[in-house]
Amino acid sequence: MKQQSLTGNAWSFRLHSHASTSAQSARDGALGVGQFRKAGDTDRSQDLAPRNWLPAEVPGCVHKDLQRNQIIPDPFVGTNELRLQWIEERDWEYRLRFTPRAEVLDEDVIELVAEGVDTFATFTLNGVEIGETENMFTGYRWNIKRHLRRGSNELRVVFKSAMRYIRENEARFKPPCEFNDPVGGGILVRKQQCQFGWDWAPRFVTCGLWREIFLEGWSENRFAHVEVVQNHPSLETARLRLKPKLQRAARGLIFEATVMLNGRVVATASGTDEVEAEVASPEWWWPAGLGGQTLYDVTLAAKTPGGRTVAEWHRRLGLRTVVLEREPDRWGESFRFVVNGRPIFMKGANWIPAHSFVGGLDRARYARDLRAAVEANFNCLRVWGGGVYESEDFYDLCDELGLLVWQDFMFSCTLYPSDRKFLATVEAEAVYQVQRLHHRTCLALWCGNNELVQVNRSLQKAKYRRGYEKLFHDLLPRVVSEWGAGAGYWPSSQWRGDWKYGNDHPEGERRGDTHFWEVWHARCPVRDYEKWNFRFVSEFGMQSFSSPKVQATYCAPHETNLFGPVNENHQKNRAGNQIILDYVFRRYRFPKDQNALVHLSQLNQAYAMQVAVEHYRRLMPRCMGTIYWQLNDCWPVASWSSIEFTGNWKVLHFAARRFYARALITAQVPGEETAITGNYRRSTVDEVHVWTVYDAPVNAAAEVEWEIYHVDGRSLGRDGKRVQLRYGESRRQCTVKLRKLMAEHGRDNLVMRISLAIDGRCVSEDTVFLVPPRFIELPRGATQVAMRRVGDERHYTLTFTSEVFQHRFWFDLGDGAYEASDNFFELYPKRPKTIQITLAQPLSEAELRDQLRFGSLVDSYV
Ligand code: BMA
Repeated sequence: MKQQSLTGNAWSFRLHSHASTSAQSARDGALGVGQFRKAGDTDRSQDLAPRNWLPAEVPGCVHKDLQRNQIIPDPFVGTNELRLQWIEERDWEYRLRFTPRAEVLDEDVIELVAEGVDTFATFTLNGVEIGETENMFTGYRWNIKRHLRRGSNELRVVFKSAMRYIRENEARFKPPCEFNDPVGGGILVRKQQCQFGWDWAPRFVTCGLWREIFLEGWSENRFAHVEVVQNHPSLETARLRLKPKLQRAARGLIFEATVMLNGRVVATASGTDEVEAEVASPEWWWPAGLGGQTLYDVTLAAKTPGGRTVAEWHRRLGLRTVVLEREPDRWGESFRFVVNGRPIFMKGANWIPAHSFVGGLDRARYARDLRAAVEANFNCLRVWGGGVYESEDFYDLCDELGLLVWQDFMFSCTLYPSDRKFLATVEAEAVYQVQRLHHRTCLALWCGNNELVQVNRSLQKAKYRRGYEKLFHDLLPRVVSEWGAGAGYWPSSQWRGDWKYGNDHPEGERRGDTHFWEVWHARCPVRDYEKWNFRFVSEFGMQSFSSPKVQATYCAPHETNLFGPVNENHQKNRAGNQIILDYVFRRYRFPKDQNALVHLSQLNQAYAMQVAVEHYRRLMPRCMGTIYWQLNDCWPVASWSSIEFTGNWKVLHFAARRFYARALITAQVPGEETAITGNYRRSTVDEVHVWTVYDAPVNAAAEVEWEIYHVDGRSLGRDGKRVQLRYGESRRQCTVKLRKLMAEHGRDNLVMRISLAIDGRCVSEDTVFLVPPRFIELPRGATQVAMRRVGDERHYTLTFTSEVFQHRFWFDLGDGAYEASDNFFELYPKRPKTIQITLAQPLSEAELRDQLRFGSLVDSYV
């Protein structure tokens, strides 16, 4: 089979062995070159839409092309979003000129393959219409041999405005209630739903060829699909079944499978129908933290009896089993993922599109955030249903890094149509995506939609329920069971397994998964996370403001006021700013300036997620997963993310690395502090439960320690305990009574350090407060910094030593990029803390010292 990218530099030709490798051309750095212009000849005065052909990049989208040609400014800067809405109302036309190579032209069948078209497009080749598209989530393939010329060819793609389509089709289905899409109607279109705006996304309803487009020529046959089934008899032997489906019915072919590891053949098998290869003593694939991520190279060839290869297929696969286990247990019904027979506590966050304009994102862009997830001890992500089915790069990285993927189908919040035409396009999309992704080692679960059951009361009505069930209880599970090679399917997130169980929290304590938004949307106290013993929590979150460095990417210095028009435009949750302030001031003192407020908002976000995750981890094995909202951003915005659009880690991401650690020490403080009439404080707190949670594969002996300090630095007592840490165990190790010390010193003056050490090395540590920190008179004190170069001028260690207790001590090294082994940590009196630094650009010791800034919570206060 021969392939030719239509978008390679200078129309260069690439010969690939299979369609799946087509993404390679993007990875090889080939920039698509084409041209675009406004389609049609409607002329409007003041219309910025170009009527002449301008250079375009494919894969990409019209917004990026307009920006590249300086027709529009950067859509993310200032309030530009508001001025760029005209783009969605226009039709756009692209053209690609190419010259097919002889090798491709000589093949019997030549197909034009478009892996992603956003969305309503008509394709014309040399003046002949060859196809139409209507679904951003489906790949298209047309046999174009008879329209193809030797020499120069011209492909034209005219995109119709999705907004016009929506207006023309409005009457088809009116959902009783719409969420998030600010104008409405987005659900009528199979298109990235958050393009229409979301409570963290701008509204940019774009269009374009967002994934690869290429020619594929073949003569005798090609693999239309190869189903990969992993059905392993034991941990001693892996059994890989390959079920090929050829494009053309063929008799007498022999299928030969080869499994290789690091270039060495470890198994071969052949057959005339399906093929089963056995790998003895396999190296199993494990989620991050539990073992390696070995990937085998698996090849399948279809050969004639004479040994001539007519079609070939290749994938990289890890050997593993993964099931969502739902068995009756003492709390109701389990909801846990079991990998290679081992129950896994899922530690992750929700993934949204990495950019508002997803077309043409490269592997490095994905690697940045996925590596950061693993560095923060994640073992999973949920690909949320309002974005896109992700790129091959995304799933390659998840396979390589050990991130299990909970994969939503792309439906979110609002009810969808269920007429025949809509179901047909969804079916095509689902078959395409399940076939494309079913073999992925990282794939743990298919989920029908995001929150449709949870937020739509109208599903009580038979008419809406029937439509809903057609999609999510019939069509999608049928496609998964037909093409999903045994993968699990869960109709919605959240969902409890049956309509009869409803949506209430008590049921979430028994079964299914839960989205818990009372903290944040309903402004309930952060400690309310601890009220419920959920089985699995797939959404919960707390917003924070963007870091000053991120604001600087979209805001001029005079526009940075958080409540001014620019920052209001970069906050998409209507009540967002007010809710952030509400939570910040429950916990902290008044900040000295706006940047300090931003910092407090990020500390508060980290605190809220820590309370939630540590509670759910302490609940293990009743609770077996936490997927917080959300990992990333699609533009620079105030949001629930832990990694900002620029890649900057918020305080939360550093906190996640601690609260997701395999060995965790965590405190639970029963009781609460309230204010009674007259704003007098009352507290029922007088003890601290100290817990360990452990999910590293090898059991360990460890030392639990606690020490009580007066905020003035005096140690008021310490103790410790030897403990055994076992996989999957969460244990209350001791209860420390504090009534006496509280009476003697005042509860506002006590802080408690808890720590966990394995082989004498501290692996987890934190501070426990008995009151909201704003009541604690935190001391200010001098910090000593010792700096040491380690090898070249890119590697340093910084050792911070303080005379006094400093809460969430932070440091910053200026504008240059760097990685730090920790930040926003605790500094206890006379306990030095050493941090490893890797700088992107070398700096001398003097330069580094010059850049270094640091402080702790108290330095944010007035
Ligand atoms: C959840 C998500 C998103 C939303 C987020 C924050 O419900 O599924 O729809 O962005 O909450 O409100």
